[in-house]
Amino acid sequence: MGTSTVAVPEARRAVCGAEGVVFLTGAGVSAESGVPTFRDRDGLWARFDPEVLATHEAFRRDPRTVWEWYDLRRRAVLECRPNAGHEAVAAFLLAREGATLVTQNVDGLHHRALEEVAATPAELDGARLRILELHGTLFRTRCQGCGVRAWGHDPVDHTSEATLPRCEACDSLLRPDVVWFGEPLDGDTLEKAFLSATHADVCVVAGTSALVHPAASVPLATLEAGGRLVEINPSPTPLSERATWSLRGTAGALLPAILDP
Ligand code: BV8
Ligand code: ZN
Repeated sequence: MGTSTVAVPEARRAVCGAEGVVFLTGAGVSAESGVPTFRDRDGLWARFDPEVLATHEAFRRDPRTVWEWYDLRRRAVLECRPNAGHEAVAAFLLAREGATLVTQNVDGLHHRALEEVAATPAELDGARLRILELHGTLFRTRCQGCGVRAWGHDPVDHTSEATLPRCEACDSLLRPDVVWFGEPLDGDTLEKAFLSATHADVCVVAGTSALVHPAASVPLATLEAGGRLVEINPSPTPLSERATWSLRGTAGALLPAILDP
C-alpha cells in the first residue's frame, strides 16, 4: 500500500487503464467548495447535530427545526461551486461509459459539475444515469403521506409548523428526500451501486470517513471481486489498510492528478 506521492503515478495508471471504475465520494469532496463535512462540523451547523437531526424521530418530534437545518444547508450549498475534484470526476464520467459515481453526498455538486463540463445534452443524460446518490438530495422533497417526490430549492418558511411545505395532493407534510439514519436506502440504487463496485477493476474512494453503512461497504465489493482500491483522504480511515494505494491529500488536488487526461 503506497501512501507517499510515489503512489500517485501508479494509482493513476491503474485508474486510467481500467475498464470499469467506480467512485465512492463523501462530504470531504465538497469541503473545498466550502460545504462543512459531517464530522468536522464548524460554524454554520455546529449548533445542529446530524446524528440527532438526520433521523425520522427528530422530524416527527420537531419538523420545524429539521426543516430549518435543511433549508440552511440548501441555501449554503447554492452559494457554493463545484471544485476541481468534482470537475475531474465529472469529466471522467463523461469520457468513460464504464465509470460509475456512487456518492453519499446530498449537496448536488457532482450533478452541477457534470452540467458545467458536459458538451451535449445527450452526453449529460447518459452520464447523469451513472451518478448514484445513495442518501438522496437536498433539492427534492418527498410527501410523508403519498410519497410523491418533487424537485425544488425554494426557501422554506420554517417560522412555524403551519408554514412548513405540504403536499398539494394530500396535504401531508413534505420532508427532505434524503435517507435518514435508521432508514433503508433505496433498494434499486443500492443494488446498482454494489453491482458497479463488483464489476469494477478499480474503486476510487474520496472524502469519506467510511463510518456510515451500507455506503462504506461498497469499496469492499470491488476488493472482494479482485479489484483494487485507491483512497484519497488527508486522514486515515477504516478503509486505509485495505487500500491498494491510500493517498494522503485533498480531493481537489488528487482527483485531478489521478483522473485528468
Ligand atoms: C440503514 C443523509 C438499515 C442525510 C446520511 C453500527 C455499525 C454499522 C452500521 C450502523 C451501526 N449503527 C447504526 C448503523 C446504521 C447507520 C450507520 O452507518 N451509522 C453510523 C454512524 C455508524 N446507517 C444507517 O442508518 C443507514 N440505514 O442502515 O438502514 C435498515 C434496513 C432496513 C430497514 C430499516 C433500516 C442510513 C445511513 C444514511 C444516513 N444519512 N446523509 C443528510 O445528509 O442530512 S449520512 C451522512 O454521513 C452524509 O450522507 C455523509 O456523507 C455521510 C458519511 O459521512 P462522510 O461523507 O464520510 O463525511 P464525514 O464528515 O464523516 O467525513 C469526511 C471525510 O472527508 C473525513 O474522512 C475527512 O478526513 C475527509 N476530508 C476532509 N477534507 C477533505 C477530505 N477528503 C478529501 N479532500 C478534502 N479536502
Ligand atoms: Zn401527498
